[in-house]
Amino acid sequence: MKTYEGTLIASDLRFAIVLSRFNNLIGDRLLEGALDALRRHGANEDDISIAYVPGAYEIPIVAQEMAASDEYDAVICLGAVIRGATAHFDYVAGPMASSLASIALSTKVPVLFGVLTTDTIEQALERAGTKAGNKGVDVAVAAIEMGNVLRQLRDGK
Ligand code: INI
Repeated sequence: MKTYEGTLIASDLRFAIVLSRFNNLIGDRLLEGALDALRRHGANEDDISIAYVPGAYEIPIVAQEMAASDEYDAVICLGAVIRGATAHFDYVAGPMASSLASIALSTKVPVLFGVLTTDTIEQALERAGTKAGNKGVDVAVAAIEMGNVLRQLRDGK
């Protein structure tokens, strides 16, 4: 039996982070969480790049550029789309989420979905470093695991 299982060691991986400025009170907390997790898992400062975009709707085009650049082992997307704060929640959140999945498949680089989609600001805050944890931490750890498991599969080990 062969088992492939990514380690949570980040020291040999390169990460791109795409962060939406919209709802930056929440986005900045997600970024803090993601950076803290990457560092604590051994990522090198020089191996982390951050690109800012105006809103979640713009995340895919930048995620696509970074994923296709051959410079990163994973692309971490962060932001918050809040239903109560917009009349066009579904138009922003839906296309963004499905585009991220397509980008991962077409570029073969894992694209992590760390964009909160909530009904209220309170729910978003709960997931950005308060009582429901920090989604930035979760997706950073998932990025490490994905980068490592794909490397294992590609190395055929
Ligand atoms: N962008 C977000 O990231 N979150 C939101 O909650 C949001 N709302 O509420 O509208 C939002 N809108 C901006 C959108 O992502 C684009 O930047 C804008 O439509 C320009 O294309």
